[in-house]
Amino acid sequence: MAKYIPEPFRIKAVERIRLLSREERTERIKEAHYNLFNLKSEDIYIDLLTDSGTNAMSSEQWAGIMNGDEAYAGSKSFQSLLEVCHDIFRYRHFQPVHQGRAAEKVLFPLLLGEGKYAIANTFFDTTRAHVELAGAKALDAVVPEAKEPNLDAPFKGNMDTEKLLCLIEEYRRKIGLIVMTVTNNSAGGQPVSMANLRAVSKIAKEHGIPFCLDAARFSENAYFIKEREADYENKSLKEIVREMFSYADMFTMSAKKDALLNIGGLIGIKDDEELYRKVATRTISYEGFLSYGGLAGRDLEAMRIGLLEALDPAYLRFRIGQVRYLLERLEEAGIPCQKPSGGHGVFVDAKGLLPHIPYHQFPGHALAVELYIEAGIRSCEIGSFLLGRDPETGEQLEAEFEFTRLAIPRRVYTQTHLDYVADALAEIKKRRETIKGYEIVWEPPVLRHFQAKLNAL
Ligand code: P70
Repeated sequence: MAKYIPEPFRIKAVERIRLLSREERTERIKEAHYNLFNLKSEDIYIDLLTDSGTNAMSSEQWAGIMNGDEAYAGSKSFQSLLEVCHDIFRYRHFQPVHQGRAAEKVLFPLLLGEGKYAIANTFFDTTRAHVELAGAKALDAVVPEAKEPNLDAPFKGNMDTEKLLCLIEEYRRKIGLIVMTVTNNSAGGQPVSMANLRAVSKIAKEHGIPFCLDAARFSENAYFIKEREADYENKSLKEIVREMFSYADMFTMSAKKDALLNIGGLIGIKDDEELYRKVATRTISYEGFLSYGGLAGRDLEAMRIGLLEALDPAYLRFRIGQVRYLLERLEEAGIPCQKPSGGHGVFVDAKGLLPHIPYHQFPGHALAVELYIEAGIRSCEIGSFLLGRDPETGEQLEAEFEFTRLAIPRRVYTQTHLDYVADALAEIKKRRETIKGYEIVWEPPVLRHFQAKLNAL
């Protein structure tokens, strides 16, 4: 087993957590209508719901917060953020927004509309929702190896270029956008290779289709390229990131992940002046003036520093090492997971662990509920519950994966926390046949998983 890499930081501030009794946990989840989003965070011992906005900021970032320039227009914090963005990504235009979905809301309707299609390696929930809210249809074209949890391949996040070409052939001029999600969240935080980015970029150019990165976990992806792809071992992470971004025309980014802060988003436009003008106009309508884009000046400072810290090799080595450690502990206990380890969490293969629960009774969700009852751990289903229904027929879709995601917040938990999580899952495995599925008793029309109410079957 790989050694746990010691935290490359010391702990300066701590936050108390407490473990409720099993009876209390059973009661709380029932009161929450078996939806983990309805739980109070004070009732959770270890919160692995998401790695989004849950990062611990550094002392540098906290110090930066005091230096935030809160001017409505022309803030110094905006200027310094732009400088760092130019240096890292090498695009002409950057627009901060309040989070990833705001970037999608501002950008996507400019490229998509009624009758249009967007193709991704795999769209994540809000990204898919914003394609659909723009009136278009979202199609996925992930490589087939992504769908086999046990298959150990280095870049299971890649786009299937043959499928992409078939889709382009089928829909021709109706395709408004190609999106590459780095890392590929729904496929298990699996990375996309540089070769794949290059190939997709070439196809996009040949067919005149704009190519956008969904770049929430850009630095984790860069680390995997350095670790797993030939010829990148000796390149710096910044060089790798620059090359990754050079293949796209634009990006949307939720800065709540790799940018290591608690709120924020970013749009990047490489060189299309007209598109940038339109982005700017929509930002002013929906997010605020260009020099703050829905954020405070202090958030821009935290983002600037976070973007730089995200490229620190010692940090990434620890970060990716932590995810790998948890995966290996789970494998040792015979818990099936998406392999190899991805960037931001371990994705337990709930279909493999609970084969008696069909997709429409949400095995990934059943395991997530069980994990809360067992040990006060909050996780999140990434499967058919999250995917939802066919927008036209209303029928429940069957996801490619039924995962229970153990997302690891950045710089927050230690080795013993991870050991505790692995032990809890090993305990659950012993009584897995007794675990039952769930049915939805109420759901909203979009992004239902955040609000739905469920019943145990
Ligand atoms: C997650 C969160 C957000 C996200 C993303 C990618 C690749 C855009 C966004 C939107 C969402 C989530 C899911 C389950 C539970 C809690 C939160 N991903 N693109 O955890 O960004 O949230 O800033 O609007 O992963 O994966 P934003």
